Amino acid sequence: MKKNRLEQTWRWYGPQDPVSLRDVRQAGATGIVSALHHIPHGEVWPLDEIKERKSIIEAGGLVWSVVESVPVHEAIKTRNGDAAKYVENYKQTLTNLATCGIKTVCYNFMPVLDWTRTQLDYEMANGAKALYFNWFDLAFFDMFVLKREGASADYPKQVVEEAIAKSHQYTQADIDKLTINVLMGIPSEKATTLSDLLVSIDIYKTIGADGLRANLLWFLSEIADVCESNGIKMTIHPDDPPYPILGLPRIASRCSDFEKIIKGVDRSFNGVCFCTGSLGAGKDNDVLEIFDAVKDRVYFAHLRNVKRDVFGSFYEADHLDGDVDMYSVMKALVEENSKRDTPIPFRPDHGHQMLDDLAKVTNPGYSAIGRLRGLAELRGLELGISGNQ
Ligand code: DNO
Repeated sequence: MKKNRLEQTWRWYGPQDPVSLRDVRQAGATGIVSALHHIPHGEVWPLDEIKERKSIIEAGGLVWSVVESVPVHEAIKTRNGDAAKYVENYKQTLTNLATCGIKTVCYNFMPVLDWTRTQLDYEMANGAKALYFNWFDLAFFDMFVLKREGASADYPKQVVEEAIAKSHQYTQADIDKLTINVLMGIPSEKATTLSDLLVSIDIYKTIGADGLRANLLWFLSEIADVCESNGIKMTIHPDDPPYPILGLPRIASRCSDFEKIIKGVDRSFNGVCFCTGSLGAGKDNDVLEIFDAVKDRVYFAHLRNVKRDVFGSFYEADHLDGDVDMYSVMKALVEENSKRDTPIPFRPDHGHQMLDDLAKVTNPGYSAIGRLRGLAELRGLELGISGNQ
């Protein structure tokens, strides 16, 4: 790698991933972002399983650079009676990872659901497929599928009207598909059900955004010593989308949120995963302003683009297209990276399902060719900005 280049990484779900490590190498990434997704949330990741994953990655000629994610158990997010036990487990997992030399960890503090989309095969004009978040569909889901009490009060009038219109049009098959899409996130050991979601929504109603933030800061202060003594950098992933949805509170959506998180536990392990797609979906977010506010603590970046409409619905655009000014983002990242001793890892976050991948079963957002295109474009952009030194 040239001096001061960002580290090019690629999310790999493990041996079950239809994209192989060979594919990753052919795409030109050098680092792997992976997690032990089969381990139930909250359980300790055993040392031998971490070692096994690491050696598989290394046998493929790659390096396990970042863990994404060590999921934070709901008991911690809600700080219920089991929270302390799960924090102990979390600390043990971090220690085990550090023992294996893996020290950058991504996590999120979104209640119940990880990222949320309403459609996973939104067709682009060129026939490629993208992930899509549509407020009309989300409101329809909220009001007519989840039937959350008071849901309609959370949406503008026109969105409610569109949701009602959809309730007259949608077939059961449409509803089933939408439900699967909203509830799905990354492959994990356990799917969320509608009834889990309703129970959680009730719990979070009493916690609220301030309570959730307090729980996050408590969690961070609990793990601080273990992180520092092991050289672990924690990187919080922004809320995706960066709005409260389904009545659930959000605390990692805006610039002021990240400032509160950083100041709340002001120690260098407490960092940010700078995800341009998640942040860029917020109509009031200035992605560059956020970067500027937190750049010292950016230890990992997800580079992705989005195209919003007037309602705030958005689809995932090509990496260099859309509402995020990727040129300026890359420029800022290159500059920050030039001050670092170790390069900042980034990955092309999501990609369109395109070309041969259209005929394959792929993990939504994580097919090979769209990400290969994204990585190639981003790498070229970086080279163009930093020059060939
Ligand atoms: C989506 C990802 C997220 C991310 C988690 C981090 O594609 O960016 O699922 O991994 O939110 O905990």
